[in-house]
Amino acid sequence: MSRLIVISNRVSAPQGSHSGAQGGLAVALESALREMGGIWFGWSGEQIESFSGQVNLQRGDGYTTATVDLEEQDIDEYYNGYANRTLWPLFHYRIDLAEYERGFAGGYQRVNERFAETVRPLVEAEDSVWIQDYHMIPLGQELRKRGCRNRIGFFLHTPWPPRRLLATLPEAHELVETLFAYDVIGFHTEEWLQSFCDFATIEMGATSEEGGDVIRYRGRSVRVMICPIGIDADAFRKLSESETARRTCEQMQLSAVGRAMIVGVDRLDYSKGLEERFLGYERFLTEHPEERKLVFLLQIAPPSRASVQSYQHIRNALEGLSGRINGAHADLDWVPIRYVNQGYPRDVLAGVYRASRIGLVTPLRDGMNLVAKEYVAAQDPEDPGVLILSRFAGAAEQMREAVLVNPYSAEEISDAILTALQMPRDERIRRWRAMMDGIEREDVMWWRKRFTDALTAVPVAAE
Ligand code: GDG
Repeated sequence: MSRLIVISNRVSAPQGSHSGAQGGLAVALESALREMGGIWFGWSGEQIESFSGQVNLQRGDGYTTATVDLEEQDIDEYYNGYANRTLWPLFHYRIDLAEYERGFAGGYQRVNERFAETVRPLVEAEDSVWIQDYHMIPLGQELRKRGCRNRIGFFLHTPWPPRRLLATLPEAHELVETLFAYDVIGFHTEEWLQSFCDFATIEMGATSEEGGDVIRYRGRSVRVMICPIGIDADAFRKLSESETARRTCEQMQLSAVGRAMIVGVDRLDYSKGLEERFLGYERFLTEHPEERKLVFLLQIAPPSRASVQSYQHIRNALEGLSGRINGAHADLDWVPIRYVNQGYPRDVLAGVYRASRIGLVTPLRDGMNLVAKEYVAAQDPEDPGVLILSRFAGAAEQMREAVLVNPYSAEEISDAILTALQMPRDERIRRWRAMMDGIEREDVMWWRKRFTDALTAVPVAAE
């Protein structure tokens, strides 16, 4: 059987499987690597004076991690620049925040060449290569230029933007052309896949074959597939029944003094719709004064990408907004928003989810959104909470039984909160069961198998 080479911007340090300390993605990739054997390659997260290409190999349990350090200019232009200030906002439909600079584009290309140069000697003839996410779109092509004839797949964790938005990127054509170096490209949803196909066919003149499953451009064919990521549902459910989760759940219920808790958990990122969420919640408070003091919102938002200006801006905006809402509405015995700017261990989060009556997940745009799935997996089957979910999260394609909202509409968020609070127990159970069945069926192991099966089914190019 062929080995698997996983390549992603960051690599998770090897840990015991199902420790509960890691995210689902790391668990899934590790299990794939353990099963097939192989290497997980990426940036170490460390800065070095001058790029040397020296690989730090670490043998883990069943597979090896291989990391390289990057120099300051690489980190500025590739990671903080093109990945986080150009592609991330563009791919989340925020061309108002996207910065188009040749220096970023050049740095992104250079670092992808460096990754290719560094990882190429580690790839053996029979290996399958699986590249993750928007940081590394041109890497497949750079590997091909270096003689790599292996099967190479690419999975995009973010949305793919509509073609008219992508057309604003100066290097759009070149970037999309590099994707034709892959054998398989995976997207979370039909919508992201369709946007990619639209750009390739309408803007670039590619042709769609095999009922849309294969896109052909200048003699290269790439198979496109929908492959929605899941969570490790079983592990997360167990986590929610762990001692720490149980203790956290009790503490949260005590501190709620009989009020219904609404919870949000998101990296502090403008794509997550936090300002709009606060405004929707405020609308609920003003429209339903009788319900007001029967609820509170706990928003956990660990800071991320703090060196990028738009992230400093969102942080300031949320501090201002939560302060204003609390100032306007709080009473001696009640604060409407608990806004917490730090991260917590996963078992604590699981307990928080379980203690809450509503999970409020309202991104403006999200590739999938794993918090929505984790929230459902952590509920008490006898008395589950209600998930309010943005229509614009990839997860909404699978989780039709959530209360779906337009996250830009404060009115819809307000109405959804009322609906969720008034929802009878049997309806909560019915909706929860349907979502939980889907989460258990299409979990993260299903996701990675679906992708690696498609990849390993590709015939290897002849010499
Ligand atoms: C990208 C795409 C796609 C959050 N706070 C804490 C914490 N988290 C964990 C959550 C969840 C993960 O981080 C966040 O995953 P999301 O899917 O919600 O969002 P992104 O980070 O933007 O992920 C997204 C995903 O990739 C996978 O393809 O779904 O659309 O944007 O697991 O639980 N974990 C801990 N403490 C926290 O405070 N331990």
